[in-house]
Amino acid sequence: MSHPTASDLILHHYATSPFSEKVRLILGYKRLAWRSVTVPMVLPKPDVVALTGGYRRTPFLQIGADIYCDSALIARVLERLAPEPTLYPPASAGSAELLSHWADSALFWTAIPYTMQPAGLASIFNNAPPEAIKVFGADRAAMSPHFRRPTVADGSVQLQIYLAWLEGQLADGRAFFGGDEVSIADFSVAHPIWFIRRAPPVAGVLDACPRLAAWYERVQALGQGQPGEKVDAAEALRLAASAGAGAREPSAVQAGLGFEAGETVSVAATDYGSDLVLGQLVGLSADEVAVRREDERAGAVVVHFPRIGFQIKKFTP
Ligand SMILES: N[C@@H](CCC(=O)N[C@@H](CS)C(=O)NCC(=O)O)C(=O)O
Repeated sequence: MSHPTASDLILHHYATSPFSEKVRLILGYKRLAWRSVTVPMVLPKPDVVALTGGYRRTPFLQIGADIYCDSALIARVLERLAPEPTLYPPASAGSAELLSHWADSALFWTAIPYTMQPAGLASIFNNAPPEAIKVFGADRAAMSPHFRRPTVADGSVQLQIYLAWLEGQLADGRAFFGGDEVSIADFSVAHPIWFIRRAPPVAGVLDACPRLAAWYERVQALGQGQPGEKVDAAEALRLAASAGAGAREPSAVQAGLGFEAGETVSVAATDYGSDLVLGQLVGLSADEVAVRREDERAGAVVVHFPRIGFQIKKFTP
């Protein structure tokens, strides 16, 4: 079993995706070389689901025939591959994870609708035709049908409150959210701020936060790595097929967690984009679940998810 090197990393993402920006910044921070597959922004995504088994969210990381979904898991995988510089310094353990989780959920889901208000849309879509914007809106509405999205009035106020919290956290002059050391929290706060900044007509909301602005520049400076070398999706599928599932690292189904190795399970995100991924359970721990599945084009792949934010169920057809 050969160990992967950083050049085996393939990030499936698109340029304007905030969670992809989070991972791109982490790759830069860790000085990792990577390859880049651009995925569609909306369904259908046949080459995506050939690898993931149904998970449609962006980004995901491919290492041979192992597919890692969700930026929280991707960050941990990159940390395993390249422990230095760390994303999880002991001094801010716990608080950095908490802030990261809040930023990836509450801050993200406030910043995105705020930025996509009518005044911000043209910048975000780079003046794309109205039809493309409609298709995007319908795709996202179907992905999260039960969300009650904040109105512009509510969202603006909520965002200002959140930004004031962040500014307050930096008031003691700390360089990063966890203190003097960079942590996962910095990358999770950075991506919603990056998105707001992409829409100058609405980005003035950040003007009230000079410490946040200075912190943002520091994080950008850390995270500027080499852009990924482009690979097309067909080549990524071929690489998966030739790697063979499980070539990367052995995983085990731990006892006492409610499931048996080899049983068919479904895994789905609990918040939005909850498409089921079906497969044989090959890995289960308090951190991660992994299922093995077969695809006509990608061959046997192992798809990994974090435990937080995902539901595992025994599958009975
Ligand atoms: N918790 C996930 C959230 C990922 C997410 O919401 N990504 C957005 C794009 S930034 C998405 O999937 N949008 C729909 C899509 O790309 O199909 C993560 O951390 O990776």
